[in-house]
Amino acid sequence: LTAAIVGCPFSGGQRRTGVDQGPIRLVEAGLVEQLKGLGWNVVFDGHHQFEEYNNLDDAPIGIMKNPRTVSQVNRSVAGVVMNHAKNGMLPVTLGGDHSLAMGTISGSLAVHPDACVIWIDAHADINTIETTDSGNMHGMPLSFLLGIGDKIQEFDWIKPVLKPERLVYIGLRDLDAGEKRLLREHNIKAFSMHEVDKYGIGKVVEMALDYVNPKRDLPIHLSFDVDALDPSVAPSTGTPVRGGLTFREGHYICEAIHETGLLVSLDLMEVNPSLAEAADADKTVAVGCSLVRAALGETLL
Ligand code: DIR
Ligand code: MN
Ligand code: MN
Ligand code: MN
Repeated sequence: LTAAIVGCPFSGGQRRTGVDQGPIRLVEAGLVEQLKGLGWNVVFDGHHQFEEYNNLDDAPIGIMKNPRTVSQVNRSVAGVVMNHAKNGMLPVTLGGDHSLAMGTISGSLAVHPDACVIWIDAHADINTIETTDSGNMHGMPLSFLLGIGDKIQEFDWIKPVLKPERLVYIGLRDLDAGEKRLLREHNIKAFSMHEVDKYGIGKVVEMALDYVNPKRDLPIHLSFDVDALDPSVAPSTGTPVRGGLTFREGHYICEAIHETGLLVSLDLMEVNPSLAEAADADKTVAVGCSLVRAALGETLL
């Protein structure tokens, strides 16, 4: 079994600098060795630099910020993830901001067209050019992947590879009004923190899998935004929201998905080590590594 680490030091999908340091810090913390320690072969040939997209002439489209840069970086990420998946490896993409899921999911669903997506986040990241209030594209990747909203020529390369019934959320608690409407209109299944409180995380993961993967035979792309965790657990992230997943709830999700044996692609996004005291940054990096280990088979016993 081989995991391919795709380091993506990219921050153009939101406004706070430092999230580009996330993948660098996760690797410096020893993630590669940790995964080898679990028995994985690990391929990591350095972080992607995206140099050719650094100086694009990139005026807003509507209020979307850095649209051409976000598009081109993701097009390149899609190719990298697709090639790793084609070669039978498990792509582990380290963000960077969550706009990168445009690339990772395009890449993994190109190889596994019937895969489902399990999206762990405080936010729904489904804004369209019409609904976005911030213009930050990390709040928008799912609308492109679902083919929702006005078509934008600069993003023509993104195919609507994701069907609404193949997407499920866990951890939501901070949605824009337009996003709530989109979830309702497209009948998208979501387990917010309310459901986590009501049923417990074990039942929620089971219900999420029953919905999106009833026969437990479809490949799984897991996209984990570290801000799904409570800010007391993962403080160093760009848009923390109180009332999040505990340390164990976050790990349980990863462990349970590993247990299915169906994971084909993993994202760990939005670690921003510059946004807190050094000790909090270390703590967030450490929890990021430990979520990836859990998804790749680390057990408690
Ligand atoms: C908000 C926040 N819904 C937006 N989204 C964030 O900007 O579209 N996503 N923070 O991670
Ligand atoms: Mn988020
Ligand atoms: Mn987001
Ligand atoms: Mn997100």
